[in-house]
Amino acid sequence: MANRQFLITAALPYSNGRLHVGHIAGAYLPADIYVRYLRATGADVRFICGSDDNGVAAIKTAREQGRSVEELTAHFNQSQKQSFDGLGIKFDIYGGTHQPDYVELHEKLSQDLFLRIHEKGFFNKKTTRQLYDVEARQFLPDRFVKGTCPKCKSDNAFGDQCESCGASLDALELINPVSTMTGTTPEPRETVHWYLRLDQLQPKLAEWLESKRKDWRPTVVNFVLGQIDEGLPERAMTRDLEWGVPVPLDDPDAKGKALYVWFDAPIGYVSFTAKLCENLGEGWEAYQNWWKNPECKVVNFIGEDNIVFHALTFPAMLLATHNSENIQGDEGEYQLPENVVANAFLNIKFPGKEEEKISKSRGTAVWIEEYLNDFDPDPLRYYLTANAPEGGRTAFDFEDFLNRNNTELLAALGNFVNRSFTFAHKYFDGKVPPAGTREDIDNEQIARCKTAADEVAADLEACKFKSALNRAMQLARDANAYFDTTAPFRSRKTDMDACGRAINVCCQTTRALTTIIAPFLPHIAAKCRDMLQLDDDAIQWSSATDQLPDGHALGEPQFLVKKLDPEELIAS
Ligand code: B3M
Ligand code: ZN
Repeated sequence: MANRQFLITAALPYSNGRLHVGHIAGAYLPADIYVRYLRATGADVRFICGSDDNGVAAIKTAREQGRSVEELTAHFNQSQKQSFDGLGIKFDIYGGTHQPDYVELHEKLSQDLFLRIHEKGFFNKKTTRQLYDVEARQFLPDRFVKGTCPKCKSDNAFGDQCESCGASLDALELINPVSTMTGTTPEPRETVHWYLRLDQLQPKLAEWLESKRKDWRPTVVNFVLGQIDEGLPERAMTRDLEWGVPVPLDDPDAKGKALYVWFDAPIGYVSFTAKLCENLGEGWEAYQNWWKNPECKVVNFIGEDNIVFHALTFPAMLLATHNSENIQGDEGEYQLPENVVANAFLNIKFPGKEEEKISKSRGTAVWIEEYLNDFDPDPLRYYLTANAPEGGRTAFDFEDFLNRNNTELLAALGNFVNRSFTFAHKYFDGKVPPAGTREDIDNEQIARCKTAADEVAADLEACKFKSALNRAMQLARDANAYFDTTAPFRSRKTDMDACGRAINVCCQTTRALTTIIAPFLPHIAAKCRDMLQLDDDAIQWSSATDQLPDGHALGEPQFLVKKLDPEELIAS
C-alpha cells in the first residue's frame, strides 16, 4: 500500500499577543500529537501553521501599543514560534500572512481565489450602510465601535457582539455608538462590499456535511448543520481597510478595500504550503499535490470559536471554485477537508479562587513563555491532553496539574522506567537480561503491550486524544503492577533467572511505551530511546513491540519526570 498522505493545519494565531495554555489545548497540541502519530505510521505528512497578521485585531493592538502593525506582527510571529518550539510543537513551516517572506505568495493565492469565485459568479456586490468616523476619515470595523446594547441595555457592547448578554449585533443597531479610535460619534454612510453567496452554496454544503455526520465530532458537525437549518445568509468578504490583502478587482468601488481577514486567513494554509514546497526545492506550485489531490487528506485543527469559518465559510469558498459536480472536488480542484477537529475552550483555576475564563485583559492566563522558564514541556503536554477540552470545557487547575504530574506521570511512567533500568544496571551489567522461558504472567504483560499499541492507534486515528493517552498510561500502570507482582527485588536474592525474566519483560514494555507515548510526550520518549540505545526508527509504530534481544546493551538511566513542588509552582 502506498503511504497515506496528509496535510495537517492548526489555526493561525492572531499575531497580536502571546500564547497561553488555552491556545495550546485548543488546537496546537492535538494537531502535533496527530502529526507525530501519523509520521510514526509511515504517512507522508506536512504540518502547516503561521500567524494571522491581517484584519482588525493587529491594527487595534498596534494602535493601543503605539507600534506599527508590521513591527507588532513580526514580534509576535517570532514569540509564538518560540513558544511552539519550546513545547515541541513542530510545524514544517511557520509562516505569517503579512510577514516579509510570505506576503507576496499569500496575496497572490488569496487574490487568485477571490477572482476565481468572482468569475464563477458567487459574489454579490452590494451597497450597505456602515458607521464612518469623520475625524479618522475611515469606516469603522465592528470592533472599533462601542455603545449600548439594544437587547440588554448594557453599555458594554461592541459593534459585532455584546460582551454582557452575548447577543451578536450589527454595529448600526448600537445605541449611542462611539468610535474607540477617536472617541467621536460615528455616522452611517454608504459603502460597497462583495458578499459570498452562501445561500447558493448551501445545498452542496449541506450534502457534504451530512456525509460527515458519523465521522466528525458532534460538537462540530451538529453546530454547522444547525446553522444550515436556519439558512445561511450572504457574507461580506471585503472590508474598508488599508491593512490586508487588496481587493484585486478593476473596479473603482474596490479602491481602499481589503479582503475580509476570514477570507484570506485560511488561504494562509495554502500559501504557507506553497512556500514550504518552494523552500524544499519543489517549486511553489507543488502545493497542488497537497491541496488539489484527492489522495491527500486535509485535516484542520481549531478552537471552538473558529468552527463556522472552517466547516462552512472556507469549504464554501473552495466549493465555489469547482467546475465539477463532485462535492469533494476532482483531481486538480481544491479538496474539501477530510475532518475539522475542534476543541472547546479551556478555563483556568488559580489556587483558592473560582474557576474563570482565560482573559488577556484581566491577566488570568498561564503564558507559555513563562511556563517554559520554569518547567519542562512534557508535563504540560501531559496535563493538557489528559484534561483536554475535547467534548466540552475543562479547566487548567494548578493543583490538579501538579497532582497529575506527581501521581500519574511520575508515579506510573517515570517510576516504572526508572526502577526497571536501575535494576538492569545494578544486577545485569546494564544489559537486557535473558528472556528465559516465559510464564503466563510474563506473556500476559507482553500481550498488553501489543493491545495497548493497537488501541492507542485506533483512538488516535479517530482523534480521541484524551482516551488514547489514558490507554497509554494504563500500560504504564499495568507494568508497575507486573513489577510489584513478579517482585524482582525479592527474586534477585533467591532466583536470578526469575529476576532476569521479569526485568526482560520490563525492558520490552519500556520499549513499547517509548513508541506509544512519543506522540504525546516526545521529550520523555527521546530520553527513553536514548536509554534503550535505539535509533530514530524505533518510534515507528509497526516496531513498537519488536523485542529487544537478550544482552542488548542499555544506556545510563536518566530521570524522566521531575517531582513538582507546590511551593515552587505557587511562587512562579
Ligand atoms: N486567527 C482566529 C483565532 O485565533 C484566527 C484563526 C484563523 S485560522 C485560518 O481565534
Ligand atoms: Zn447585551
